[in-house]
Amino acid sequence: GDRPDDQIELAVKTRPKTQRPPMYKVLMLNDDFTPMEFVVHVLERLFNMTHAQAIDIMLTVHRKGVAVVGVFSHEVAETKVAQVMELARRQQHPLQCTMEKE
Ligand code: NFA
Repeated sequence: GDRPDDQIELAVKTRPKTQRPPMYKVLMLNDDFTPMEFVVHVLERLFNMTHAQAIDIMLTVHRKGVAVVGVFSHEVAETKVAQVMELARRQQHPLQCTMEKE
């Protein structure tokens, strides 16, 4: 129509959608064998957490079975998962880490 608000509504409806890349949650899974201190170390080293944050997230994984440890672009998430799995493999811990689209 020709009312001022109609012009705004038209502009909002027709504005181009700004594309953002999909983001991926990196999830850590609990198990019965990986030492708590190793998980804390991984979270500090690879996810730039403070010691207190790392303990907090490790305990969440331990109690709930899984927790999000970070949200990243696809490439960075894949790298983080690979780095966690490699550190765990080297120490022969069964720690598992996966990613999923937000
Ligand atoms: N549940 C493990 C233990 O009791 C600790 C752990 C926490 C493992 C988080 C994996 C992830 N030693």
